[in-house]
Amino acid sequence: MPSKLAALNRWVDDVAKRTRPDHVHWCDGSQAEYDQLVDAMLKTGDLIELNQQTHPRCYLHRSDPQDVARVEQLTVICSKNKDDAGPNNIWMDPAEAHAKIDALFEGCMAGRTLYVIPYCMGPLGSPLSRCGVEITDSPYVVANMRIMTRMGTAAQERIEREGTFIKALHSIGELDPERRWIMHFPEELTIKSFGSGYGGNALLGKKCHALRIGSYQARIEGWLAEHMLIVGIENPRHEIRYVAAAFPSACGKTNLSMLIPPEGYQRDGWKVWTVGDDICWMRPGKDGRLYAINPEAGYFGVAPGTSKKTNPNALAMLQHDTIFTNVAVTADNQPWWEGLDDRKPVKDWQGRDYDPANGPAAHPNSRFTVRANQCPSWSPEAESDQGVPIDAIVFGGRRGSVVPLVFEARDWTHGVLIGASMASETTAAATDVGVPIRRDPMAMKPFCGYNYGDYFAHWLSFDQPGAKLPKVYQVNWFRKSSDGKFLWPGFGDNMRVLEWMLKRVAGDAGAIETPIGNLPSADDLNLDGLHLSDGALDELFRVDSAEWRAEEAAVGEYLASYGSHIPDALLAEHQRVVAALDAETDVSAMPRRAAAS
Ligand code: O2Y
Ligand code: MN
Repeated sequence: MPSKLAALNRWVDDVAKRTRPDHVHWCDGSQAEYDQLVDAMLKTGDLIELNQQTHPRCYLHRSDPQDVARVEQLTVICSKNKDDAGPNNIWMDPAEAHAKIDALFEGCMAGRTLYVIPYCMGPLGSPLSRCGVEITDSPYVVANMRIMTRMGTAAQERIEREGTFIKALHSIGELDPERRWIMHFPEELTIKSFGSGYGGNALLGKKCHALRIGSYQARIEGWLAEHMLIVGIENPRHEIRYVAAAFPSACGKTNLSMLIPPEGYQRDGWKVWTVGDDICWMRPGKDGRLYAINPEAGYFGVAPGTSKKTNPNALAMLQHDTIFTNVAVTADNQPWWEGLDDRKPVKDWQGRDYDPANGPAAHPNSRFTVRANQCPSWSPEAESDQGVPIDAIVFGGRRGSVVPLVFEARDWTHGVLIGASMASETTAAATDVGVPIRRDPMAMKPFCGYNYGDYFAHWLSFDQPGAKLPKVYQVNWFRKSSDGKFLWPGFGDNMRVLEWMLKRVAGDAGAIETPIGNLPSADDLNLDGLHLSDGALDELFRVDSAEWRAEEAAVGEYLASYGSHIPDALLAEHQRVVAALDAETDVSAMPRRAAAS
């Protein structure tokens, strides 16, 4: 229904004049509306029914084969000043960008329906939530937005009360990679996306709003919009402490967010609660702690590799009411992907008869879209208006060498340096020799909507008198032995590392101080029931000062590439770590002193 907010109606009218749709539909977010969209898409072939006995209300969407992932090279930040976008972004002058993309939108919805999707990122009543309106000509986007966000009448009412919203304009255009742009205008709180119907390019509440525009808004308003999962860890005394964790892709983020503790832990009463799998908005509360919400209401997770062994919770939630994109299908029409089980698919992600010569059956970036509360570990706190208090922030990456299993920052400033130094291998190679490393501070490289130097300064600014900030950790589940084998089992056993962190928060666990941060000793970690290979523990925690001097030299060069935007306090902290490493002359004998808790 057209809005009580004149500015919203005016924007919809202006867009309709430019794009010339046959119909305009204001989405109310109801089940009936969703069902009608699904029926229509089944008729057009946009959706394909999967086996309704085994997977009730599950459907398959096959995207254009040239439209299967986010496109970083076509994703631009259009701030007035180039310097405000920073070297971490591709910048385009706003006037030039509008002209370029508006020309593409001209008449692009002829013969189509223009859908108006009012949505709220975060619980509808939360002061931490922010709203937007996506206009799209893709019914697939509408269906996905209904799963991923709080969408429809209630969101529209909040927008009308607040009088403000992010303008997110999308058209699939002709799905032509040559006529494709994902543009952000932070100062205008506007997103324009053309030519892709896939994931982060098209579901504009996710990466475009909740991270790129969100990070810009967060800086102005004094909060943090982060690429982090949120989990609650319940101990045997039924106390739940919350952890936020940032990982680049291919580091097991979804699995960690839905972790099932090892058997011994389960027997003792430990449990993991999933608040969010991808994005976290955090703001200091009156008590000085950081409170976090998951702005999303669903998961757009990567399917390959998801199995009963790697993520039983995810597998359970995908049995019904799920939209699959670009997966393969079995002979009895069930969704299938590499790593799921031993069955053989009959059709690949493009609908061709499966032939291994054509590559994987499911596209490596094939996805599921599913409502968050379908996950068995879903936390009802995900609906909390005030959010959950965060006790620990974790930065992770995939590093075959150098980086130990876990270490703790000395303080907040050191924690920000650790986040700013994050790097990950770009390929899952058997050995780490010559594997390219991509610097990905706070796992925000593709998502920070402004200059990384200013972003680090914003992070540092939370260290105020009275602040009770989380402890900060770096983890690396991927360290390898000299013969290329992973040293740490990962998955459920990562619980052991989380337990140590939370015991540190409570002042109940020891640590050893080194120049790079505080590490657990073997006695500080619960290793009961874990069978590591000989020497694995020593290697997992080995801190080689020569390797770390080289690492910090690379970090120094990286920080310098942000020029005058890098805060002096961060450079000073980096110098402190470098000096501490330089003071170590004996590579094999890094000092291991007891650290304060
Ligand atoms: O390729 C896409 O559009 C999906 S990217 C994505 C989806 C869900 C969660 N995270 C990501 C990511 O790239 O970080
Ligand atoms: Mn992500």
